[in-house]
Amino acid sequence: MLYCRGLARRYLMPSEPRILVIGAIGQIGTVLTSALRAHYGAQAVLATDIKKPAEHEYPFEMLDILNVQRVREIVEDYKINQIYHLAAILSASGEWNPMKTWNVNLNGLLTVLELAKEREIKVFFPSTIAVFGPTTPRAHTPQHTALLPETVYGISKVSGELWCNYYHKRYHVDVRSLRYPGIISYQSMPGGGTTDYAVEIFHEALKTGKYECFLRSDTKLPMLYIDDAIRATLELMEAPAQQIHIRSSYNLAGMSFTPAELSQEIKKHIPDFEISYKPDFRQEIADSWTESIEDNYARSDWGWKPAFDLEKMTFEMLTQLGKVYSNSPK
Ligand code: NAD
Ligand code: AKB
Repeated sequence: MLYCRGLARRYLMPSEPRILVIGAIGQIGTVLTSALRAHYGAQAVLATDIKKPAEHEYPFEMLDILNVQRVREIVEDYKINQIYHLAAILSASGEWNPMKTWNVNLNGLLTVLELAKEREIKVFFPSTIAVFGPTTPRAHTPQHTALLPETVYGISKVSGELWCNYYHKRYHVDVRSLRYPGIISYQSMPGGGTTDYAVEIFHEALKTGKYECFLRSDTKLPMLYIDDAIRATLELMEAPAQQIHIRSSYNLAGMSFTPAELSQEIKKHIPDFEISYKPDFRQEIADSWTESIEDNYARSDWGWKPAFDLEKMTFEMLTQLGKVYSNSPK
């Protein structure tokens, strides 16, 4: 334990809010935790994960969401009143161990919702475009539509959405959720999903000038730049409760593109960049998802509007990662 419980009371004073991030060391958690700390103050945000942070993360506790007693202790000791529950096993990794994925993704959420009910904790639960399946309309997928996913990850997230809605209707838990598209970020690597290619490609473009993509060239998927994802999350969580009409999960859109279109955009900056294609088992997962999303409920309920399109996101990714690889977009 990097941070002892006695100190918790001293550092996390009873000023609002007192936030717990579960799964804070992942692709989104790394950036979201920093954003929450910038917004609410470092001591107001407790980061937790089963992985240790690479850099000194403070305050931080090791926490496995499956250890119900430990989750309860942390919530009580730190007097937590908001939980961002990010811990999950994603679509590709999930297929290697379906029962573990169900356990972490669904039972982990139920632990959070039970505590939220008992202690009036506000909850953020990230859902995903993986809730859609082959019977969902592929283009301009509406908010209310068929949800028959074919991955265990998707099944666990649809179930999670339904449980969130249930806890809100039955127990008035203030739980809020977004169906994130594939998230594109430069700060941290993705954690075992089907949309991971859209991050890996930037690293390889700058490091080696070429990339072998595990999806077909024409596989169009919804994506979102990390800055938009973080802003959407904070805006949703700060919106007045009476504006939140959807308690399962909001559709959220940023951009949609294929690997071929992304590679063309990268070539504008790195003309010699080469892409090749070797589809693997993730192709079938991607083919079962939709290609573009209607997010009119998020726009009208709490004012959502994305800021990044393919062109702007590509420039930003190459600029940021260019600093890491001592290169920059031409
Ligand atoms: P990630 O895999 O990068 O991070 C998940 C984190 O959860 C990891 O740090 C992992 O160590 C932790 N974790 C795993 N099992 C745990 C357990 N038993 N107890 C505690 N922590 C555990 O995932 P991410 O991309 O950061 O995703 C965060 C959330 O957002 C997930 O719920 C995911 O379903 C959702 N989401 C992500 C994307 C995306 O493109 N990244 C898209 C849609 C939804
Ligand atoms: C995945 O590909 O599994 C995630 C997601 C879209 O939920 N990035």
